[in-house]
Amino acid sequence: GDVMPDKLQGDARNSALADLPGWQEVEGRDAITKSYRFKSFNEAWGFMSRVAMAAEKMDHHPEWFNVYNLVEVTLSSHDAGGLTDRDIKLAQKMERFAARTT
Ligand code: HBI
Repeated sequence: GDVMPDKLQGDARNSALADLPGWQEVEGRDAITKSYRFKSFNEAWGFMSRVAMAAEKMDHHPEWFNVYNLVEVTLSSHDAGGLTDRDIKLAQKMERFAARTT
């Protein structure tokens, strides 16, 4: 199987998080989370569609909840048991998609 990714710790973890606006660490879990609010369900769903395609391409998927224009996202690497750079990469893609919602 593929190499087990290393969990992000220390300075690498802190600087990765510092560059992700609005993302928080999850209480009691090695994961990060963010809530996105869009102008409409349509925009929220468009965001989720783009993320879904990127996630499939990366073989790294979010845990998320959607109601109307709200999308709550949690990222962690299940096979590594915590935060890895795959989560950071996916969060960075989400930031780009959310910024270009039109
Ligand atoms: N997504 N977030 C996340 N974490 C995983 O461990 C993971 C995944 N998507 C697909 C996936 N693992 C599979 O490739 C492995 O379970 C085989």
